[in-house]
Amino acid sequence: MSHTPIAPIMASDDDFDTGTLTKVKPKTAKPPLYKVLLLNDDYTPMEFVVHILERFFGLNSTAAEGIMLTVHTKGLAVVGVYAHEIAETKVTQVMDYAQRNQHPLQCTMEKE
Ligand code: TYC
Repeated sequence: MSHTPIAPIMASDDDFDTGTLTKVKPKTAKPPLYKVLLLNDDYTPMEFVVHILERFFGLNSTAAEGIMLTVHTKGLAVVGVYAHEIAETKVTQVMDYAQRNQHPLQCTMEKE
């Protein structure tokens, strides 16, 4: 009978390596997006709406006229999609500018 000490057999991580790689998802949460909507009314001049779209939404005159006409005929249109704080800023800018110019133009936002 030998009394040679035997190293205890320990479970190593290797015992559980099935060779299957589990991907660690690089989770950078993307912020929710918000649509900024422009609403039609009977009084705001078309040129004023075109100017708003150029000034606050960076649209060229062709795109601005197209979207203005969409709002005019359909009642409303999405004029941009942004992160919450940016959408809020756009809405405030449009509402303030319309009010300062005494136009009843309405601009709102909603979660996409
Ligand atoms: N309906 C307006 C008119 O006939 C024009 C208009 C377009 C107003 C878009 C608001 O968001 C609007 N003068």
